[in-house]
Amino acid sequence: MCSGTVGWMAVLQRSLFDTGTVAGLRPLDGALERIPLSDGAWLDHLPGWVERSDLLFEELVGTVPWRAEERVMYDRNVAVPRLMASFGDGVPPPHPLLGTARSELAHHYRGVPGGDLATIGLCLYRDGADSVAWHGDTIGRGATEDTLVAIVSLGWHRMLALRPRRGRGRSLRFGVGGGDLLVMGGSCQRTWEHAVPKTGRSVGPRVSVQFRPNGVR
Ligand SMILES: O=C(O)CCC(=O)C(=O)O
Repeated sequence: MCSGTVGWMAVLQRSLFDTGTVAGLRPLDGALERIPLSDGAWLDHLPGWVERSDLLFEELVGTVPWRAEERVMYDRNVAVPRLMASFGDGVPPPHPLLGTARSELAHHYRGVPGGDLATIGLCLYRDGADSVAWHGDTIGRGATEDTLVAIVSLGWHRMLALRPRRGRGRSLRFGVGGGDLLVMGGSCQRTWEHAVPKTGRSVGPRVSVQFRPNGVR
């Protein structure tokens, strides 16, 4: 995954506050910025939620059993352009901090529709050619009811874009990486779509950690 003479780990930017020797989480209460969207959707945003996210990132890249998937497209099997791993409800997460993150999020969002976060999905975008196309997580309750999907981004920053399904309202772009938290809530999965587009910029790997209620994909 290294390119050029400078290894990608060396160029991962760390926050000025990241002085610890273990990864940790900043408090959520009072720190999240709520961004209302159209049609009852909303986002909560907290850049740099994970402290020393570089350590968590390195460990996940090196230890998660990443799997490559294929999809049928126009009668052909094509490689899904990212690697994935899933940890269902009751399955130990691949790092204890992800279990803590899930508990903190579920506590913070208790009583919010879809706030009973249970599953952990991970994606590894190896470089700028890896991506995910426009979609909403409309399998499970996301099809008909409000739900939460919380995403923690580690490693290099990539653009996470959102647009309204019905072409109304503004589109948004977030550069996410380095421990940032973005929570999609309300009707976001059925009234908005999100994507991580390919980029021609020279970027290193990004890990996306998604927390969802049971059944939502
Ligand atoms: O990379 C991301 O953070 C988005 C992942 C995503 O949308 C998905 O896996 O459904």
